[in-house]
Amino acid sequence: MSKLNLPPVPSSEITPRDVWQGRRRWLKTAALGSLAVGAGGVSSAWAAGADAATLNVTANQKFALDEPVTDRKLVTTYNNFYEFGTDKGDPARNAGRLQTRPWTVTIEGEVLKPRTFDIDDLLKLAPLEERVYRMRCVEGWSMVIPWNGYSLSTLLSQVQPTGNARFVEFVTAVQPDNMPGVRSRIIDWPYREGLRIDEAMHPLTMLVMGIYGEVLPNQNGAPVRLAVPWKYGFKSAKSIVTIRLLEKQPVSSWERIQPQEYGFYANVNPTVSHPRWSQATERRIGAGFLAPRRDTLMFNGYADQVASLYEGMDLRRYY
Ligand SMILES: Nc1nc2c(c(=O)[nH]1)N[C@H]1C(S)=C(S)[C@@H](COP(=O)(O)O)O[C@H]1N2
Ligand SMILES: [Mo]
Repeated sequence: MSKLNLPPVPSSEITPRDVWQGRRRWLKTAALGSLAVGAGGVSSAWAAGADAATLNVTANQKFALDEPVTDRKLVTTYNNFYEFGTDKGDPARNAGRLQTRPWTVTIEGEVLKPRTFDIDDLLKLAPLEERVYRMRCVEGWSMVIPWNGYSLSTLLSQVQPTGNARFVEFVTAVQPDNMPGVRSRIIDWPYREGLRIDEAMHPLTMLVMGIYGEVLPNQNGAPVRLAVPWKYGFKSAKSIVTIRLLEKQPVSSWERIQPQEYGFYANVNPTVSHPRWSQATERRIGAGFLAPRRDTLMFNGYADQVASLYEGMDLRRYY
């Protein structure tokens, strides 16, 4: 992951909460007015392949943030998704060909009830929440994103992890004909990530199927991805196809490429520098070119919820 300079973005591109919520309400009303909403809570506009299909989501106030949400336009055009190219604009340009139906997620390994879930069943497994999370890329930029989904633990409890399940590996899709980026050998595809079982079962760890009350755009990791807000963005694997519960710690893609730079834990930590740059501050995307960099928060601001997971661990060693 290189560290790139950001283009200037006017502060007008931050959307106040009532504006994006209003837009979503309008979309939902429009969808309800003209189209039947299916049992899965997904409007038939989406089933018919139209874009901006709405989801039935309920805001979970436990995860509300007192910070402006990043404009949808920026969240969907400034991306890291190397399967579609390494420029921030490549995923939005190239991900249109990602085939998101049919799609299944297979859960295997150290579980009592291994099972393959169809994406449409995942959409119905639990009520879709809206949770606003701060997200921080290891490269030094951050966003505030309203994710739609539910805790990953809701899914994992369905398959009953065994007592040997100490880690969870996430394997993501490879569609060579649809992903121009996989021709480059930067990553040993598929992109893989992993969490410790207690991290995976933590209520903050989210299985995401939408943003802003709409079906997840391809460039953001459709049809299903993770959001792990206290870790650097690369831990939040996109377009997941396999979830494997393991006894041994798996090796993540970025760890394999550059182990001195990208650790397995990758907890956001202002006091532990990347070997090539400080992590003490960050730039909030959309805050404006002249806005000062902000201080990076320990565990990205989620220390109250997650610090206990790492009690007694040397976070310099387990970076
Ligand atoms: N499959 C896959 N998942 C991925 C990546 C990727 O290249 N491939 N990039 C990661 C990185 S570095 C970040 S910062 C986030 C970006 O998510 P966003 O584009 O939705 O903001 O996705 C993560 N998940
Ligand atoms: Mo990232």
